[in-house]
Amino acid sequence: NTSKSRIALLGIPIEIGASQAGTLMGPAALRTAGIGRILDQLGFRVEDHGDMTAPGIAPAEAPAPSNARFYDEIKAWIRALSDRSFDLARSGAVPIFLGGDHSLSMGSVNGVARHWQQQGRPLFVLWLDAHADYNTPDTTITGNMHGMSAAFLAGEPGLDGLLGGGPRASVGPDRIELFGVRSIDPLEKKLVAERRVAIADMRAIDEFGVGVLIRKVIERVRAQNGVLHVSFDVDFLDPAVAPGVGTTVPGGATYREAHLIMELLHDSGLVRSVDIVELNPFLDERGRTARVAVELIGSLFGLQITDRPTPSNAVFPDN
Ligand code: B3U
Ligand code: MN
Ligand code: MN
Repeated sequence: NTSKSRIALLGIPIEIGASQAGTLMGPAALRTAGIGRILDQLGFRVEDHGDMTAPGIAPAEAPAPSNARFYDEIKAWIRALSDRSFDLARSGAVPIFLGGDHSLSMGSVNGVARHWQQQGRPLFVLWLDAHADYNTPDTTITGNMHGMSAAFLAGEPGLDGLLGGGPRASVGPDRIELFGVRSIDPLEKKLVAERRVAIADMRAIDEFGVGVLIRKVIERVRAQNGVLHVSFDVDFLDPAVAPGVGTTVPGGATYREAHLIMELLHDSGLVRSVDIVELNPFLDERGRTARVAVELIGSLFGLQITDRPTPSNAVFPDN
């Protein structure tokens, strides 16, 4: 029964993976917009673990790759976060990681992936994002590491030293679902195609609709007895709905598409962890983007327009 499930909030105020400053204010804005309150009202036991503090940079073990800005700093964040993430997942809570820029997912997803590997359940990652985040130091144009996190999780070369000798559970390119893509760099595009990463770009969304495409993702996870991590980059949304992002790209998901996705994901019962990343309160308009993000988390955790009976196919976290 969901009413007994625990949700753990953890803020990761990191902004050096992005080109623009401001995402370090993301966790505070999400709390102000009521992320704890909405989950509490849905009957969850909400634990707020506060914000992580910037870890000190360890002495460099190896020269940082060129074309990866703030590599050593981000490395320190990733390692610390991966450990926190693993512990939270193992505690039986559903962790929600409050970003922070998207580089944090290298740590959050690695941590939960290690936990689910121990449980013998494959972890799939739904990457809701205008971008593919599938650059490596070899393909990147900007050098920004928030554009490399999916590639890192897929085990692409060039970022191998990030976790050092730390325990590594790669999700692999066959367990990542890129969803909402409408901005991709030339070499990145080539790499995604070569690796046959599953990708629902905006063309596919326009043609088939999010309902069909998300059900396909859910079926794939269920067929392998997997669990799902949702990595939600708020630039997935159309800039008209979510202006508070550094890298807005026109033609994004509408308010209604996004809610439907979250509702379908909730009904699947497969979601065990979530990132909310790239929210930049410095660029937001009167808290609109933070509020929308929180409403969407409400839908992801069971908020419904009408109190329909729970669908018979719903599976709840059984921790
Ligand atoms: N692909 C570009 C742009 C980008 C990726 N992620 C965001 N922007 N947020 C890059 O910098 O790698
Ligand atoms: Mn992203
Ligand atoms: Mn993005």
